[in-house]
Amino acid sequence: MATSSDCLFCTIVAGDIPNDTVYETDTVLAFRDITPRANSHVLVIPKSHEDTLGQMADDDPTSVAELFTAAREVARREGIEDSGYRVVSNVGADAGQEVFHVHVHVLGAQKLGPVGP
Ligand code: DGP
Repeated sequence: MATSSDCLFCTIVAGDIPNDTVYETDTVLAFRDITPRANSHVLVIPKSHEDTLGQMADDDPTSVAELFTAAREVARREGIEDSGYRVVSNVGADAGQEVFHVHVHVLGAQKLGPVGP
């Protein structure tokens, strides 16, 4: 499993920073965002380090599919699968990516506004 020594989310995967885990597999960890922007706001990350979703799509497309499968499981566990939820990933600086360890945001448990800038 790839790790990056100065990566916040690798530190969370290692268990060195506490997190509120919602779902976990051998390869994926899902935990509540520290600054929730919806009533339910969960981050789904691969345990193995990749900087961005775009890079991961090149290097390991199977893992991209695992992230989205995990996002659905998170929605199920949060009770929002039927009402609807949003899965979004910020890729790169212009998109506002702050943590350069791949993650998708799973947002819901409320009516969400339109996607936009
Ligand atoms: P992004 O902007 O897409 O890179 O989102 C990074 C998210 O990570 C942001 O919504 C806040 C969240 N975050 C940052 N630091 C921590 C942390 O230490 N714990 C948790 N649970 N979330 C964090």
